[in-house]
Amino acid sequence: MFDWNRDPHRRFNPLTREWVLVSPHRTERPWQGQKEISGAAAQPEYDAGCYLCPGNARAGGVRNPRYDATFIFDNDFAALKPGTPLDRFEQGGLLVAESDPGVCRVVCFSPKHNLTIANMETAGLRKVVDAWVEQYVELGARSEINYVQIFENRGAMMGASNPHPHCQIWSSHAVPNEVAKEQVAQLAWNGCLLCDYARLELASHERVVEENDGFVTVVPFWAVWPFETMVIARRHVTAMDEFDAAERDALADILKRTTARYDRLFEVSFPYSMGFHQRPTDGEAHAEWHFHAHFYPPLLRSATVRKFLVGYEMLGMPQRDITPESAAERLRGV
Ligand code: H2U
Ligand code: ZN
Repeated sequence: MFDWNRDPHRRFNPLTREWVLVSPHRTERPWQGQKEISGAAAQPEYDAGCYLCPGNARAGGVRNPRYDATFIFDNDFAALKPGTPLDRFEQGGLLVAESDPGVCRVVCFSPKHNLTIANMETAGLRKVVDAWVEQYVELGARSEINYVQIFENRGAMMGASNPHPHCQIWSSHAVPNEVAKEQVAQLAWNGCLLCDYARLELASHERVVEENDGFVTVVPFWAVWPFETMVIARRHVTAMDEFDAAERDALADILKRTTARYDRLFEVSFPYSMGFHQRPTDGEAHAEWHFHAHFYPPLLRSATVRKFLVGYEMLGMPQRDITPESAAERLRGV
């Protein structure tokens, strides 16, 4: 048997059915490449130049209301548009295109410009969870929408355009690639893939980072990003519209706990892309789906050295340097 703390090996992701190469001690190599600037300046509670702060004008000229909790608006630069006619193009089986009607929205978590999930009050975060559920139900009920993707880009390193606490919702006719892969794998599994996986992780606790009554956060066995985590519902819920009140509170709590650990790891406001994966809204029951969130943070060994997915990873397969087990241990330790 190989030693997975020392020997290069590959691990299988049963959700996407893709492999990741694990090269445990490669972080010891010298780094003379790009360093990020860490410790963005402290933000004020209100920024007159922010297009998301209450009362301010957005890029399109519309003025935000003086909101006091969450605030939701249609993205002024939407990637998907409602009313796009449904059509398909195909030539020789090689040139294939489909139109994709959809709706894009922005959700501000709080009127306060300088908050993050990690430092918001749980009561405020609960309102954000309620907004997510309402949006999932409302957009999902539209006949042209088959998937509602809720996601947050946090930090300039992950391409967030603004530090104001917010997320995006892209809802579409097509089921996007990552979701489609997970759909195939969950459908093919005998029983529920993520119920079985959560049970394995809770039995060993080796990769568990946080848990509460509703959810568990783990560094998945097959994680690609150095400190990647997955937040898995304990109960078999296919989507957030099945949460009871306690589970909505528990989701707010686990997201706060998980991001607070991230912030403490390198003592910076930790960048990441985060989003929820759940039942497509095509009207089917989708009992195979199990609600979960993915956190994909780019930082590798310090606040200024990020991981790039380039070279072998673009041409061959993704690779990671530290083991998921040691990443979980470090996140548990802060
Ligand atoms: P990101 O920080 O994840 O880029 O999200 C901000 C979104 O806000 C982005 O999709 C939209 C951008 O299109 N936006 C508006 O809708 N109105 C604006 O005035 C500026 C930005
Ligand atoms: Zn703001």
